[in-house]
Amino acid sequence: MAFGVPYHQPPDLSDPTHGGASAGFGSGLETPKSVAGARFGTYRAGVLSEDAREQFADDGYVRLAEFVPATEVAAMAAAVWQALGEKFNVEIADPSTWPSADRRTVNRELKGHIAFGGLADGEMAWVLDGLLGPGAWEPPRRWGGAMEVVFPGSSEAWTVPSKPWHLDWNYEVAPEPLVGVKVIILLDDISDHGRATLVISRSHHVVRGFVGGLSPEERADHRKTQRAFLRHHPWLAALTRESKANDRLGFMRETVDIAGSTVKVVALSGRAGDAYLVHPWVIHCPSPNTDLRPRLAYAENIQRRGTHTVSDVS
Ligand SMILES: O=C(O)CCC(=O)C(=O)O
Ligand SMILES: [Fe+2]
Repeated sequence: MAFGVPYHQPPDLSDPTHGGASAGFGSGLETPKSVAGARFGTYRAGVLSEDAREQFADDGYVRLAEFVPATEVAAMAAAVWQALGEKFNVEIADPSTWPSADRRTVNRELKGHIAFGGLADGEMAWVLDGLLGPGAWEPPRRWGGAMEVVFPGSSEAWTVPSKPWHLDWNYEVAPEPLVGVKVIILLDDISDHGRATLVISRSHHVVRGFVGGLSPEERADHRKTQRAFLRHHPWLAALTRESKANDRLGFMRETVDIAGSTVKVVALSGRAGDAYLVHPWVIHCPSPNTDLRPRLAYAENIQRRGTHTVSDVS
């Protein structure tokens, strides 16, 4: 296991697919399957595999297993821990230094760090070229910024949160061409209950249909549109309303049809080095970390040139 961090249920590392039920890490839920032909070394053509494209289009996200090679992931994680050490005296090897059930952000310390340099012109750039078009997206000024590490220690049982479900991009943008993509790179194994990002799979179709029925003025009001969207169907209304914790796991276990799309909540869990691509109109939410490991992931919103996000609104 990376870094020797205690781990209550060691995953089966002999499983080459890293997928299927075993990767839910004993939570009873499943880590999203990864797509065939999506491994490191297969992106040189600048396009994602057909499977990956299809899953991104249909489900609104795709997990590219082992996208970042282990040595590069280890260097990124080491950079994060070094920054955490310098800024907060938090040591990976000494859990007594970890801020219990709290988060620590390292930003300036990591922006442009050499460990993240490979993202700028490596295979991630090829993938983004393939998805958005060469030269059509705005490269982050420096890869590696705004890393929020969420530490374990929550005493509450894990459940699906009622907030803040949100979109990063605004509701005004045209559905085509693709306005951007959210990239999440797991720098350590993240279980379903280890503060994975939760998404409502296929919600981008529902958002598209919903905003299609609004006037441009209505769409321009992000908060109002978001609130209206999250109330326009009983399942969404229930998801975003507080309720008994043990009633809420059903949002992940059962699907529901909303306007012709089969949606449910999915945890973007996985292994160190996995990369997720998430559609800009997929509704998502952070989740609690009731695991034993700090949550290490790097997220970046990549935008089509000439568009903008409203990532602070939730
Ligand atoms: O950290 C997460 O799990 C999701 C946070 C979020 O909403 C975002 O990165 O846009
Ligand atoms: Fe977000």
